[in-house]
Amino acid sequence: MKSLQVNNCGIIELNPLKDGRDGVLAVAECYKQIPFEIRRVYYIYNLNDTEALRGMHAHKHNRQVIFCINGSFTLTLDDGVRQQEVFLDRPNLGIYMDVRLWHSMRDFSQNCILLVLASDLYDADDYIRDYNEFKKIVHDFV
Ligand code: T46
Repeated sequence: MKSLQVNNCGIIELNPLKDGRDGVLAVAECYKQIPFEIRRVYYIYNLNDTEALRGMHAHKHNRQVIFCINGSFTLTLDDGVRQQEVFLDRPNLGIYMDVRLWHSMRDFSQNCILLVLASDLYDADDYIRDYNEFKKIVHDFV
């Protein structure tokens, strides 16, 4: 994967544990591979619409790590200044998404499954869903 040129995000690579048996085991522990205490886990599956677009928001407090644990999809990251597309297709490779990071997901492969580890419980008020408001928040923060 190319290095990330966008602020407020990072690549998280879980060590794939292999032994003599079939299969690979990947572990994510808080304050080790994951830079926060995990308060919520959710996953998105049954993605059958190749035109589907999800996300399109940023968070105020909630921080997340997103994995593609099956199949592939494209994650678009936008810190308010720079944008970057990241193709995720490895179950042990995650993207850390800090606050004030606009993100969207698309181009889901068949049987794609997204797994997200989140720092906060679900709170609808934590979402910034208006792009102009997001730009203003980023601008005011600097
Ligand atoms: C994100 C990306 C990567 C809940 O009730 N609890 C939850 O924990 C979540 C995540 C969602 N919901 C409800 C809220 C909506 O009625 O599920 C519905 C779909 O949520 P949303 O439209 O936000 O889904 P996505 O795929 O656009 O975004 C989700 C997360 O919500 C978001 O935080 O960063 O995945």
